Amino acid sequence: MNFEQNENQLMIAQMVRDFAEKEIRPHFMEWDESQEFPVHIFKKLGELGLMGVFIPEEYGGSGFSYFEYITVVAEIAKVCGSIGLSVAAHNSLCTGHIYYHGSEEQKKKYLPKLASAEWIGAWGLTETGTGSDAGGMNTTAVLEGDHWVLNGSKNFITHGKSGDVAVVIARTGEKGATNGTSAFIIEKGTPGFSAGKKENKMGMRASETCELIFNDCRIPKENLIGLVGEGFKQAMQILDGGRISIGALSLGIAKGAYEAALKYSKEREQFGQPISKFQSIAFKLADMATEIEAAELLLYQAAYLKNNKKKMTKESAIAKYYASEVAVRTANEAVQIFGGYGYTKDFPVEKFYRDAKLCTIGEGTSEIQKLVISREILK
Ligand code: COS
Repeated sequence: MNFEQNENQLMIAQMVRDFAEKEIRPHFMEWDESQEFPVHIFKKLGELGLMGVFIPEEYGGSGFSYFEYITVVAEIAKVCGSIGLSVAAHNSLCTGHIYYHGSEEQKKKYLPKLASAEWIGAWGLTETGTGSDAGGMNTTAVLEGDHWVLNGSKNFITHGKSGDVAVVIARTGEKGATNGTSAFIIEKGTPGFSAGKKENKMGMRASETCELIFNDCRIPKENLIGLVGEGFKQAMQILDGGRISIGALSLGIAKGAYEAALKYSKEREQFGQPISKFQSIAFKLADMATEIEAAELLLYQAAYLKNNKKKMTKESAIAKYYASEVAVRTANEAVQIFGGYGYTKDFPVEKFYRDAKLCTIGEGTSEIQKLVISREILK
């Protein structure tokens, strides 16, 4: 395995850094305070080719691999986790689901719009009563003539309100049966499809999280993705890839917090010297640096397997589990290094700390990752 970033990654990293400094850094606290989802930023990211990173050029995407995708998400998250999360959800969940499982017709219809960010994508699996137990969902889809009729709701959905199109998994068969669910494409404005409550969150506040409601929502028969009964397995495969992007999000947050703490520790003086000279601080930085590098290597391993179309259920779960816990530990130590100032909103580390926590929960909690990993190694 090559440990050097490829030319595309170096170019993308610089482009994202320039964009983030100009367009995101000056505003992210404002968006965080008001929970504003800055749609215009995603339109600009679409112009840069970052909303369809691994979608082939024939469908309007950038045609990059998962290596470049990790770079995009991590570099954005170094500045703002919320924007990183929305980019990740748009790319790997909604857009990725249509790309990996959609028909040629569906790909041609939706991918160019999603990759350019003309449309923002949402993805609905979770429900109020079924988070970790995703297969137990209650939202139903029933075939009536040429239409599927959906009833129920999905919650904690990224871009639930602002999304122009959603991929939704609903029950089409028996509860508990592996083949009891199917995946559908639903466009905003479809009668019976609406957004519900927007969540007021601890972190990731500029990434919109909403409920989706289906009330006798009729969608054309051809909006089914793949075959009837494939919904759960498709969703699990999408999450295998999605977990790499949450790992990348975690990596970016950890790096952002670490770099801020490193800089501060060299500037802040106590007892007549920079606090970085104290072993208690220097060792914290050493632990942070070690864990960040380990997280990055795990992510590249998972991305390598994904790029080579190899099964990576275990590796993506390991990378996501480890990187997200590292993000929380690193952000926690960064706040500690900043001391009282770290607890204020004048410095970015309190936001890294709040944003990091989502990474151990979203797209499968750390406990679910351990379940997935242990099942794989005990098979
Ligand atoms: N890829 C392909 N197929 C998979 C798969 C994967 N990664 N994981 C599971 N499957 C298949 C299994 O092989 C099984 O198929 P068969 O019945 O044909 O053997 C089927 O799916 C059911 O799998 P399993 O029995 O493992 O399902 P469980 O109900 O026990 O659930 C977990 C498995 C807990 C891993 C799953 O529900 C999960 O990931 N939950 C967390 C959901 C989540 O991350 N939500 C966050 C969404 S935020 S965007």
